[in-house]
Amino acid sequence: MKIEENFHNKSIETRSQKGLKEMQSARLRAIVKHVYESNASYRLLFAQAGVKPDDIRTVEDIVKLPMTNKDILRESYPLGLSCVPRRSIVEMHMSSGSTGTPVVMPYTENDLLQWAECMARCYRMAGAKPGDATQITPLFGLFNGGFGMYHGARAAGLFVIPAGPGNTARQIRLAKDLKTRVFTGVVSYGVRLMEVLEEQDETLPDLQIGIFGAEAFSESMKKKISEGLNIDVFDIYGMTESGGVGTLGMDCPAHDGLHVWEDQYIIEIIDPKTGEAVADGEEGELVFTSLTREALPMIRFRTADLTRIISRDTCECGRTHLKIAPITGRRDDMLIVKGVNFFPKQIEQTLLGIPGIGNNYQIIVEETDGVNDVRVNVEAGPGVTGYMVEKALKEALGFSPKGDVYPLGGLPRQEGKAKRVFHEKIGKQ
Ligand code: DLL
Repeated sequence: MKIEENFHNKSIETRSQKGLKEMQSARLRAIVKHVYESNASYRLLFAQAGVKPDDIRTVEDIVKLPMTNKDILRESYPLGLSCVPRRSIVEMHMSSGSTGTPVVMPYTENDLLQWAECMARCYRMAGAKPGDATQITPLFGLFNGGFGMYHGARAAGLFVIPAGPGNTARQIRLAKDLKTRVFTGVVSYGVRLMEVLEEQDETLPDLQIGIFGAEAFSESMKKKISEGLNIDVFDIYGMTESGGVGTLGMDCPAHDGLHVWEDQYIIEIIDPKTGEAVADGEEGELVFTSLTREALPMIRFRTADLTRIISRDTCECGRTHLKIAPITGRRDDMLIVKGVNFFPKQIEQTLLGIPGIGNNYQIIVEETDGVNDVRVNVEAGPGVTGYMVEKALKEALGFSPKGDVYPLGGLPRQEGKAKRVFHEKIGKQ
């Protein structure tokens, strides 16, 4: 890998692990004091855990702090957990979630700068240079994707094309006319772009960098998009609760793990059942503490996302910030069928290994009297049969889901994050 000067904040991005730990300890002390002094709900959580701000001296003390989760945020809807006066809030984003009550994330002016800093590091790490035409296709709205990529692109000095989602023919026209070099979106929109270009027998010769995220992203899909669009593909991570896209990091040109911005966040990987830390290399649930956010810093937030720590060594790209594996899926996305546990991403990985298969699929979990069975609907070109799909899935998963093949373009598509898993109840007659 060629090491280029692709840093936004080189002194921080290459600071020694020892230096980062010192920053984390100092920032942890400050953030704990901030949330404790400014929010009664946080004070109550600390009291229940029997901990006071003075008990927190170094990063190692983090285990004394209470954990938080989505429920706490939902219960305090809209701004009950906010740690700043209302007049300092300048923007908000929101995730609707599947259960109804949304989570609102407020930002102060400094929080927007913090978000932009994290996102700008991601853009530069991907190789984007000031002046590069950058087409931003996630939704500009309550979803954090569009605005986060916008704030970061401005901080990195890029030429912003705020296209938003949809109308792929127009996106292609824009990309051609404005010589888009960097394309950003949710994973399924990268796929869509590739498909429409193929249909139109078009290419985008200026496009070199694709930054995609927000959805589980199998290695096969990364490879397919990278080859289909002839670009370098990056996997970007973040969530409403951490302050949005890019805050938790992205992979670098070495593509062997996602760098987490450790001066901004402390991460822990825990066993979801016991809540105890697991060893580096072992998979568990990612828990983060925001060290620098003002309006609503999260203390030990349980993300439900599963991953593992890959390395704490200095990367060949020069960055020192630890690397995690691409997200396996959410804890609650795990499917258990016929005694086999698996994640939708494994199905994607397997399907894409079948020659002639399309990019769009659905996983239907059929529950009959409490027993689950699974059916996979997938788009494919001529020559691919249901039997081929069933055989590949059986080899990969150890049991045989039913495979139904649809013509290319035959399954519905959604704007935004793709819904892949559908639950159907088949009751007793
Ligand atoms: O999805 C932020 C984002 C926008 C990331 C655009 C990347 C690109 P939320 O809507 O709050 O925020 O959803 C966060 O999406 O907890 C993960 O389960 C999942 N997720 C986000 N990025 C990735 C990724 C945005 N790179 C939730 N790989 C998270 C796998 C991801 N899952």
